[in-house]
Amino acid sequence: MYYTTFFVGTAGSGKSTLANVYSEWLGEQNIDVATVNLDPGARYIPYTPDVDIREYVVLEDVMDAFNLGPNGGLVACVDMTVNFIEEIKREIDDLGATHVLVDTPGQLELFAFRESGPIVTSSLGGAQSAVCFLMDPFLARTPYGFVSVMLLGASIQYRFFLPQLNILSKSDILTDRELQKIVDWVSEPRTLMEAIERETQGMKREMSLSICEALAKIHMFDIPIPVSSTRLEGLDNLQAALERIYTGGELAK
Ligand SMILES: Nc1nc2c(ncn2[C@@H]2O[C@H](COP(=O)(O)OP(=O)(O)OP(=O)(O)O)[C@@H](O)[C@H]2O)c(=O)[nH]1
Ligand SMILES: [Mg+2]
Repeated sequence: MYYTTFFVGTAGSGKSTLANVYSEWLGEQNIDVATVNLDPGARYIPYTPDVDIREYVVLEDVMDAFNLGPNGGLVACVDMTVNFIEEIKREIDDLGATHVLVDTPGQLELFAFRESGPIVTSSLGGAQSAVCFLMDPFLARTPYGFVSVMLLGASIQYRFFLPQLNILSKSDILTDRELQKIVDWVSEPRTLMEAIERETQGMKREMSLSICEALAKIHMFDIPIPVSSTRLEGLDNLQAALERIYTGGELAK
């Protein structure tokens, strides 16, 4: 019996680094943790995954076999993952870990918006699963960017319908003031709407405000967990939030 955590986010948002750092963090507490790489196109991964999709599907081979470019090749690889899902699951089962961390493909849309994504999450989900949605700090620091990233988060929630944590990745890049502003926006969405009214105009403003209202209505404004993999900050909060989901059996919103 194990708990599965899926790290999901836009390209370069810090998924692999966090999977690495968090698995070490859990390991130091004598928690039996296993890592799974589901990115068939990954060139470099900052850890040695216990289970690796690249053992089953090799991007270059798929590109050659089907005369595909890198993007078409990746799409085919991600779809092909489903063919090996039972073997991958057996490998995970055999490891006997209590916590399984799953690093997902660099291109978020390949994992989230192909049919294979939800099949993979339901197949590899253990006793309880959670999605960690990594928010890019560069996007999240402006009101308009923050609304965009929350909309993407809502879209991920809508695709997977799993308990989801919003992670403010690479929080070391943000100043204390920027971090506080984001916390204020989610705690009191009215302040976000006021910021949008100040900083955007016309159609963009109208659309941002309507999206904000919709996000508030579906309870997307949870305070994101700031995490810095480079400074090892926020990992304790991440662990506590995940344990609440695992032991409390928190349902998808
Ligand atoms: N400052 C800072 N940089 C980070 C942090 N985490 C990751 N990075 C850097 O961000 C870049 C991307 O990190 P990855 O972990 O490869 O991101 P990813 O989401 O796995 O990337 P893809 O799989 O290619 O989409 C690397 O240069 C990391 O060193 C962090 O907490 N702080
Ligand atoms: Mg990665």
